[in-house]
Amino acid sequence: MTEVDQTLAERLVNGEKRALARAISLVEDDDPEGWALVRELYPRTGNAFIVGFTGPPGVGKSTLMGALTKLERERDRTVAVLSIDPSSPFTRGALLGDRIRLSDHFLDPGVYIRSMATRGALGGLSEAALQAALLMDASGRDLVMLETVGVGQAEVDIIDHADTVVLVLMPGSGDSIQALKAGVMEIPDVIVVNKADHPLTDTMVREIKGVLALGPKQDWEVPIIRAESVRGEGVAELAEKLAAHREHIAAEGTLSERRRRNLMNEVLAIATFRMRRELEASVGEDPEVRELLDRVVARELDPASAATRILEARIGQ
Ligand SMILES: Nc1nc2c(ncn2[C@@H]2O[C@H](COP(=O)(O)OP(=O)(O)OP(=O)(O)O)[C@@H](O)[C@H]2O)c(=O)[nH]1
Ligand SMILES: [Mg+2]
Repeated sequence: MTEVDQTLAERLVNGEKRALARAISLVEDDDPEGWALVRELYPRTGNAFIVGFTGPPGVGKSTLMGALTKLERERDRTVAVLSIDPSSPFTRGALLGDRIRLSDHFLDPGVYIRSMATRGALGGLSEAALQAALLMDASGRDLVMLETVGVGQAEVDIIDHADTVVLVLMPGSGDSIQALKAGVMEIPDVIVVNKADHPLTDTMVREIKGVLALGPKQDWEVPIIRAESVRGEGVAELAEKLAAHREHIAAEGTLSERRRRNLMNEVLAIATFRMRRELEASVGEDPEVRELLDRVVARELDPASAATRILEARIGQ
């Protein structure tokens, strides 16, 4: 097993930003030391409040998170932000840093902001993102915010790691309402209609209410917050609703239930990803698999039987 750099682990646990940055880079580079660190620090996770922000591109997720960060800092709470952008060709947050207004928080030791856009050579992006989120949690941050772009069906499902999910929309995000209606997108815990200075805001809020009313009655009524994050409007209300949701799920016992479900899904997702990768590699490398496939092509063996044999051979190992 890879040795863990004890000083790095210690510095990370003490909340040192540079140590956290270094650790996440190790994970992102698929360095075994990164994985070893997560393995060692995992028992120290579970203390941060993890909030996921999702929604279509450009609705103001980053701006909103920046404004919330400011508020949290005024309340003396530490923050880490992880933005996942699978479509961005940029790496290491050069672009994203600007987008989140990194400059506002750059010198603050209580704020750590990171973006991820690249896939490691071995692990997938979501796997690396999960490790990064765990490291942020282990570093003692009070609040960890995860940002993903997308409307449902995201390839990256780091949002599933969140305790509370915030869907950010803006007037005119009709597609998202359709996605909610069609059940393509899961009902979030909190909805923010950002850029609420827009004249179509009321229509938008009405439409969302209409869609939510169609769903089953829940104990938690999804709040719809109007915000103007560039000016900090609605951000205090968001903070309040986030705290209320957290309290709600903690009181109901659903926080631990949610976490249990999320962690199980994560383990299965990682295992599935790895197995798929291995299987795909085996097509090129394993003569037995190739032979099986050849027999399928020659119509000697049906596809399902070939799959069964491949899996038996793998799992039996
Ligand atoms: N008018 C107005 N503009 C806003 C508001 N909030 C954000 N913006 C602007 O909207 C643009 C996009 O904001 P971002 O915060 O980068 O949006 P995002 O959702 O993080 O975007 P991606 O990460 O690219 O998906 C920026 O130019 C912001 O200044 C708002 O409340 N009102
Ligand atoms: Mg953004």
